[in-house]
Amino acid sequence: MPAAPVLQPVLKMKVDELFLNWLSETTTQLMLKDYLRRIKNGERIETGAGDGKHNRSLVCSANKNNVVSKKNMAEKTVSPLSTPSSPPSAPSTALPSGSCGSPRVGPNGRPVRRSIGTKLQVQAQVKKDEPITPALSENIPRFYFPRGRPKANPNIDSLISRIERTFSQFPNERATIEDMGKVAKACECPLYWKMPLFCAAGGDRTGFVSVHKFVAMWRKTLQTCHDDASKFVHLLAKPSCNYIEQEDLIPFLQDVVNTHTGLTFLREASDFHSRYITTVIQRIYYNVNRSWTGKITCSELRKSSFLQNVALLEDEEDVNQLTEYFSYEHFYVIYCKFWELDADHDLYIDQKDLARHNDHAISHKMIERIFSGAVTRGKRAHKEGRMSYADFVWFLISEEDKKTPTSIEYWFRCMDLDGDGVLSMYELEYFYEEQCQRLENMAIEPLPFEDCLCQMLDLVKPKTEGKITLHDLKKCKLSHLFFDTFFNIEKYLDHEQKDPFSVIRDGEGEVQDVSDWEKYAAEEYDSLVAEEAANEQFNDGYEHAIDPIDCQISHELNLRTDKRHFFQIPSPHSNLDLEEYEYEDDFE
Ligand SMILES: [Ca+2]
Ligand SMILES: [Ca+2]
Repeated sequence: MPAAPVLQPVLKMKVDELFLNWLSETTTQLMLKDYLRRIKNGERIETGAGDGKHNRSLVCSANKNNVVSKKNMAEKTVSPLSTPSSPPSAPSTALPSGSCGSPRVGPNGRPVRRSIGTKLQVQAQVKKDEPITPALSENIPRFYFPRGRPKANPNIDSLISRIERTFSQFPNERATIEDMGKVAKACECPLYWKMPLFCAAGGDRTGFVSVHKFVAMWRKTLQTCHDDASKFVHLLAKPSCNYIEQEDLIPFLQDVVNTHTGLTFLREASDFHSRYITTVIQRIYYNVNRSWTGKITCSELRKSSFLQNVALLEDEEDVNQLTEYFSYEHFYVIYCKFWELDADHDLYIDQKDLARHNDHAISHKMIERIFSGAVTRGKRAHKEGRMSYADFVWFLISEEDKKTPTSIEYWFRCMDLDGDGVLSMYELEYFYEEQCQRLENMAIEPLPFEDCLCQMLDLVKPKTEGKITLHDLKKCKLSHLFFDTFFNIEKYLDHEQKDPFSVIRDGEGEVQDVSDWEKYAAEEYDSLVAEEAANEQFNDGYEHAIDPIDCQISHELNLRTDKRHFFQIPSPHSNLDLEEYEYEDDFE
């Protein structure tokens, strides 16, 4: 995926994170403490590592005059640090006259303020005004906890002995995956952590875990991870990784399919396990991986509702109640929609296939952009013009709910042709041209671009005139109206027919109880089920009445029969020609 400017804020977060990480490391703190001590003693500190031209040296003159107050001493020690490239004694051309390398104490005991020449000196000034309390600087409390804040007094030993007691119930003190539910509960984890716990202790390779291996693994986890998010990432991630990649979730989700009572009917249809799992994985990434990196970190997981949903799986018998990730009905809708477009059922669709979605509602220019690589994973969509089912999950959810942050990012990436992080007037006009053409073909007079632009700018109210940013769109609450105006003719006309005040009320109203996606999925599910029932009746009633020569009807019937089989439990003798489905296809 190209590095679009959309990613900039994330880059900043990463830099901040790295800085904090560095700052909280014991070696860094020791080094800083050592510097501070040496500065106080007036020793020379070499900090010019890697800088061949200037070997920066820090000299403190505090000891030359022992009578200065502690405050002034601090000032003296800090200021040279902030202007490292010019030794205190050297005359500096950057400094206006009246200033010198080391601050002087004025007649009233306050330091003489230097005029401010450069940004660096501004920083020096700021630092100068902050006295350093030695006690505080010597003992900086740790404030960065990437793996959660340690609890005051975790009683690891009593937890471990409870786990050992649980293992003692099993033959040879070995747990199989069937026993892992009990082990997960002994670990005080939600039930469906059982497979990640099993795999992390090597159970996936040997078929069982011994008490020793498990206790060693869990003790290490408890010592290093202090909240659910970091434990979960630790259990699922590959060795020495601090993030979860898509394929890391497969064993966990396969176990949900294998053992959740709400998915009993799916269990027998093993062909569809991977489709359901793919759907759930994509939904997890859609909602949780806000950075679009394909790597879920502890911090992303912590901010999301995913682990709460995993915990809910334990008590909720109906997976369809868990609409964010696990709903089977939502999977059914997404998959049916894909199946309709994927005429040859090879689990890939091309631009022409995707254009047929919602009766060609989406403009050709936008369809092209979706295949440009701006929003798809892997190179296939761009290079070979093929979109995988996994990518379709992102497309459909974004298309049917244009109000969520991920969806706004999705369409923003598509509309930002040059990837500069701003939708320019040129880019808006590029998409609007096709809309005008289509309206004219429908004998509807389109609004001139200038008028449309005025409306849209009024709606989005960009911070900088004539430049629409991602932030503007997220803030305006009416992003769906904006996007549909530029590339979805059906929805644009729908919005146009609505009372404009009701639309604005929608945008200003409190948080919706049911998202646009949930509404869409519920309606589509009902109509798909009704369609199935009608087909069934049709098949039953006319089975014998069809003239086998009437190719068209029989062809249609075949299609429908296919579809029906597909979503009911396929019989083992079903002669459906389904290509073997590889996970790799979706996760490359
Ligand atoms: Ca296909
Ligand atoms: Ca742009």
